[in-house]
Amino acid sequence: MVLLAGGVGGAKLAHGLQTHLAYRLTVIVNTGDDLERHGLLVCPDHDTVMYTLAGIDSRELGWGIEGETFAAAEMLARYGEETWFRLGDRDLASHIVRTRGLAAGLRLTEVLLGMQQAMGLPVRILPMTDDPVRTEVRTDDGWLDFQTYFVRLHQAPDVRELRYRGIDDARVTPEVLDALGRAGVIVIGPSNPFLSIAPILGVPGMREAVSAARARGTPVAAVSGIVGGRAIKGPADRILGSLGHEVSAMGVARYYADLVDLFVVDSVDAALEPEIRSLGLEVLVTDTIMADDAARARVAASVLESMASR
Ligand code: FO1
Repeated sequence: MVLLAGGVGGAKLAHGLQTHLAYRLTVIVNTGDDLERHGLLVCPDHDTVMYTLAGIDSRELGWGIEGETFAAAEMLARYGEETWFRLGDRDLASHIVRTRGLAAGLRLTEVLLGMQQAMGLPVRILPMTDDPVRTEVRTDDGWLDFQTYFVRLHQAPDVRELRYRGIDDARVTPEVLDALGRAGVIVIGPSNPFLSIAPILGVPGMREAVSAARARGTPVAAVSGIVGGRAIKGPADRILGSLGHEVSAMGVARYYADLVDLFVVDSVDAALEPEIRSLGLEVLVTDTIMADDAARARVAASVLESMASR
């Protein structure tokens, strides 16, 4: 199975799927949130998925490592470094190893796979591309890089437009093409369609590779991250609205309609089933809230069952 994922929501479903699939799961992650801090490359969506699959993720923060300390950040602040994007002491080790691997000439994919093996993961987490892509959002005060919007400004400004700087020159990696070519099932996780999934699908060749797999009979599903008109976490509902989409699971279904066979909605949105079917999609109505590990495994199982029976 191949899961397309961004941050928190995608990481939880990846964790649930890992309990059923282990090495048969490959995750393709968004790299548009990546940024350089203190001379180091930080890959938030990759690291959130990796820490979650390794079972060391910070449940209360939704990012970073459990039991994290910030002694280095305090010292960095004393040197006058910007520390509004808080890097924990354990988290820094990931950025140091990653930056050193890239400086040694390895591709981002190779560096990340090495880190995952060190974490003992059976699952492979592939960056959507090895080339730099940076998500930017246009607000009423102009264009902002992603983490300035997301962290420094706490997602306060309304998003009027999105762009993914560098994406036109980015290439899908051979590992991603191989994974999509061999996939029995492809799932788009309950991540933010615009901030996490759109950059992945926007890498030249990615959408075509997913469509080609689908044409060969590989079922493609998407899980709604909008439940009852609200995002479980993050600004997806507000961005759906500010970009002119319907702020509901229906709005997300329309966004994915031409790419997927099956759309998964939470029981709260069961009444939308006929309308979603009218888009030509099959619908799975189930409890999609992944509040704990058992729920993550249960949501993953219901998605797997619904796709196996197609
Ligand atoms: N999110 C915050 O709200 N504040 C932070 O200081 C912060 C630091 C951080 C460090 C490493 C990392 O991998 C993620 C971090 N995040 C932080 C979350 C990050 O902005 C999001 O995980 C993604 O970019 C959105 O999915």
